[in-house]
Order: sequence, then C-alpha cells, then structure tokens
Amino acid sequence: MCLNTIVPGTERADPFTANPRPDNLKMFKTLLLVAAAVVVASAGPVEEEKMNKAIVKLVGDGVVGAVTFTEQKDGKVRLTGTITGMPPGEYGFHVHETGDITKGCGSTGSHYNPEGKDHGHPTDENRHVGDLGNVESDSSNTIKVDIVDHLIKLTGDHSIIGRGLVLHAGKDDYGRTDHPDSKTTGNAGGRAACGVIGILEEAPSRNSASTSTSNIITAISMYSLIAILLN
Ligand SMILES: [Cu+2]
Ligand SMILES: [Zn+2]
Repeated sequence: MCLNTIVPGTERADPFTANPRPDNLKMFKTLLLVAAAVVVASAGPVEEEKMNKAIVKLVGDGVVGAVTFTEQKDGKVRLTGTITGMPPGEYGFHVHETGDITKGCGSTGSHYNPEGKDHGHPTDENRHVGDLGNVESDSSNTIKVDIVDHLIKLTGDHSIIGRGLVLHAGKDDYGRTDHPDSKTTGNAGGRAACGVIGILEEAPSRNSASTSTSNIITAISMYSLIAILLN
C-alpha cells in the first residue's frame, strides 16, 4: 500500500487553504500583519532620552554656591550655577583629583590629570582634564557659572564623579606665564571654596539600551517570519 495514499476523511485541514471564503482569509492575514506591525512599533524606545547630571555644593569662608553638570548629546558637559561671596574679579576653577575635603579644600589634591599633561587653558590640547579656566565675579560679588567643556565626563574614563571642584582665590594664568607654578596650577592662589561632585540624575544604563535594541530586532524578525508564512 502506497504511503502517500490519502484515506478519505483524514486530510489535515489547512486553516488557510481550507477556508472556503478567500475574503475572510485576506482579512485574517491583514489583521495578523497589522498586529505584528504594532508589536514592532511598540518595541522602540518611547521614553525621552535622559542625560546624566551631577551636582556640587561649594563652601568656603564667606563663599557659597552650587554648580550643576549636565551631559549634552554631543558628549560635552555643561556647568551652570551661581556662587556668591567673591569680590569682583577672575578666579581659577578646576576639578581636583580627589573628593577628600576632610582637611578643607587643601586635601582635594592636584588638578585632575589622568593623561599626565601640563596645566593649560580649557581649549588647549595640552591641559589637565580638570582645567576649567576662570570664572568671573561681578560687582554684586556673584559668579554666574556657564561653561561647556569637552574633556570632563560624568561616566567612564575622565569621570569627575566623586572628585573635588575648587574655586581659587586668584586668577588662573592658563600655564602661560614664567611663574614656577604656571604649568602645574596656573598660579591661581589659595582655595576659596570647594565641594565634592555627586550624582544628581542617572541616564538609563547602556545595558538597557542594548536590551531595547534586541527587542526591536526580535520584533522585526517575528514580523518578517509572519509575513513570509502568510504569503
Ligand atoms: Cu585648582
Ligand atoms: Zn590644571
């Protein structure tokens, strides 16, 4: 007896080909594809991209302020804030290597310098990561901080989280004078105020970003598979 012989009444009923009404089948296929498309569309990240932020409270003798660090989409970090109590003038502003303020601003170490470079201006190639230049105090003894820097980071290499932010009592010479401290500290004088840079807001980790990417890939694969099966 031939194995291929179909005994009447035992044919497997194919839900598509067995359907006597092709209009219903077409509608069923369309609905299935629409449902799959909805899955693909909803797999994408719907949340607005959240950026990392950090904050530091600066405290000194008669000097007080707060500075917020915000990651920008171009990878740079923007510093904004207000510091009061400094007489009019320009003052060196640096990230120092440690967040140790147990002995006041003096224990925050040197300028944060992971690349072993010389002290410089923020736009110099040869500069410490922590070199943020000078900030200026106005006639009402107020410093409005608004700096965008391309070297300091809030995550990974060059992260300044947990380090110290120091406001000096003198002007930073950007490593451009003959003073013996010019190439190390910018001869910016004493430390007028400082604080430890801490996390304010965290962006979702890279892991969850790659998870949502794999969700999209899975959804698109499923959509393609369903489309192929229905044709
Ligand atoms: Cu400094
Ligand atoms: Zn420096």
